[in-house]
Amino acid sequence: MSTKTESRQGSSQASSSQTHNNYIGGQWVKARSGETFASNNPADQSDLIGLFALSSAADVKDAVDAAEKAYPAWRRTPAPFRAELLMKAARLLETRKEELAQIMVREMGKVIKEARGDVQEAIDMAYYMAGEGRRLMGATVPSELPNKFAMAVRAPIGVVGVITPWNFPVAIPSWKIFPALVAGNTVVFKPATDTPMCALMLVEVLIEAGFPPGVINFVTGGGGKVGMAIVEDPRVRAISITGSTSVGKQVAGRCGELMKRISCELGGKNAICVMEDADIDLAVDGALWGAFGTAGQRCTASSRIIVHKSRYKEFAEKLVARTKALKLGNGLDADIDVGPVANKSQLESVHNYVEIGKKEGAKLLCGGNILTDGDFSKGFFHEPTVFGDVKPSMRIAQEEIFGPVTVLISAEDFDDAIEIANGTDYGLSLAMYTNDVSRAFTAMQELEAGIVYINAPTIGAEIQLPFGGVKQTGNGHREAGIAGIDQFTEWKAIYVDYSGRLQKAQIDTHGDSPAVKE
Ligand code: UN1
Repeated sequence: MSTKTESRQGSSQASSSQTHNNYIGGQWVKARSGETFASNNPADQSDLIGLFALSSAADVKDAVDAAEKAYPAWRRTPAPFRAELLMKAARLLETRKEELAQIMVREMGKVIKEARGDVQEAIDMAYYMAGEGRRLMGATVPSELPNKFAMAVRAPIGVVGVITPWNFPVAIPSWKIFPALVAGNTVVFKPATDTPMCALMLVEVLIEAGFPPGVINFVTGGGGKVGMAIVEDPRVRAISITGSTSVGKQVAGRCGELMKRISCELGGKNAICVMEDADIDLAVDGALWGAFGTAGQRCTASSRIIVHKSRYKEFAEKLVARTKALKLGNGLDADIDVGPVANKSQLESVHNYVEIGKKEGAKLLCGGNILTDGDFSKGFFHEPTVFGDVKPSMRIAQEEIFGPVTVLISAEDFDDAIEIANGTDYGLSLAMYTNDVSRAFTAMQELEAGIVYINAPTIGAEIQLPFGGVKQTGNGHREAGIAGIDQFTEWKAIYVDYSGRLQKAQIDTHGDSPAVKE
C-alpha cells in the first residue's frame, strides 16, 4: 500500500475547522513543526477532507511520554471498568455510524454500504472486547506439590504502538486499539496518511467515552518518520502493524533487534477454487464480491479464481458478463458497485500490473483501463479487470495487486486446484466451492491459510474468530477473537506456596510431603 503525496501546506491555508491536530496526553496539539498534510477525496481530488499534523519523531516522543505516564494508573484500573468505557465507545459508534461511513466514503472511496460495514466491524469489536473485560481468562492448574497454588494471569505489556492502513480505516484500528486498551495497555496510534479523518473520528469517540488522558494518543504523519519513531522508542514494548509485506518485514526486523513484540498482518494472494460439482452461479456471485468489493483493496480480496477445466469456459463467461455490468463511480451514490482506488500511486501500481499481465501473455477478458472521461478524471478510477488463461507462475498470479483485478486459472482436478491455491508466498484466505462433503473437509485440511471458506468467497471474516495468515502474510500472530487479546498481553505464571516449608519442584517426591502423610 502506498500513501497520498504529503503536501506541506501551512495550516493558515485552510479554515481552522479543516485543520486537525494530534491528540497527546489528553490535549489536541499541532505537530511541533507546525506543518500539515492534506487528505483529499479519491473520487474527486478537489474535495479536501482536511489538513492534518505532519508529525515527526519529536511528536512521537511527546506521545510516548504521555502514554508512559498514563500507564501505571491505567494498568491498575480494574478491567471491567476499562471495558465499561469500551462499551460506551460501542454505543457512540452506533450513534455515529452513518456520519463516520459518509466520511469514510469521501476520504477512502469505498462504497457507502461497505463503509457502513467497516464501522459495524468496529462496533462488533467494541462489544466483543468490552465483554473480555469481565473475562481476560487466565488458567489455574494443579501444582505437583501439596499446599501450593498455581495459576497464570494475563498482564498488559505497557505502551503499545498501533500502525494501521487505509483500506479498513475504522475496523482495523479497532481490532488493535480495543483489545490493547481493555487489557490495560496505553496506546500510541498512527493511522495511514490517506485516512487520518476516519482515524480522528474514532479517537474522538474514545475521548468522549471517557478514556483518561494519555491512555490513547494519536499522531498523524508518514510511516518513515512517525511509524519508525514509534518502532524505535524503547519505551514502546509492542507494535501491531497492518500493511505491505515489505514494510512489515522492515518493521519486524527492527523489532527483532530491539526485542520488541511485533505482530504483522501483511499481504495476501487469496484464491477461490471452483470445482466441477459446485453451484457455478453461487461461485460467480462470490467471485464478483470477493474480487471487486472495496475495489479489490482488501488483504483478503479474491485475486485468483481457480476453476475446474470442465467448468472454466462457463464460469469465465458468466463472471465477465457480471463484471462488465458493475457500476463505477462515487461511492456515496447507493447505485454504485465499485468506487475509486485510494490514491494516485495505487492507481498507477494497479495499472502497471495490467500491463505486466498483458506482457506475460494472459488474456485480458474485460476492463484493463484507467477511466479518465468526465467526472472520472477528478479521481482514481480503474475498471474492474479479469484476466483469463493465466498460468499459476505469472506475476499477476503471484503478487498482491491490491486493486480491482482478478485472474482466472484452469485446474485439472481437485488436487491440482489445491496445489495451485497453495502455490504462492502468501497464506491469508482461501476458499473452496464444492458440494461434495469429503472435498470440503479435505480442503479445510489441505489449504494453507489462516482463513478458509467453504462455499463463500475469501472476504467476510467476522470479529469473533482469529484473523491473519501463514507464510509471508504474517509472523504468527492473529487479530480479533480471543487471539486479539494474546497480541496485547503477557502471561504471568504465579505460584503460591502455603505449606510453610521449602518445597522443591521436580525434586520432592509426592509421598514425602508431611501434608500428604497427615
Ligand atoms: C482486509 O482484508 O484488509 O474479512 C480486512 C473481511 C473484512 C476485513 C478485511 N471483515 O473481508
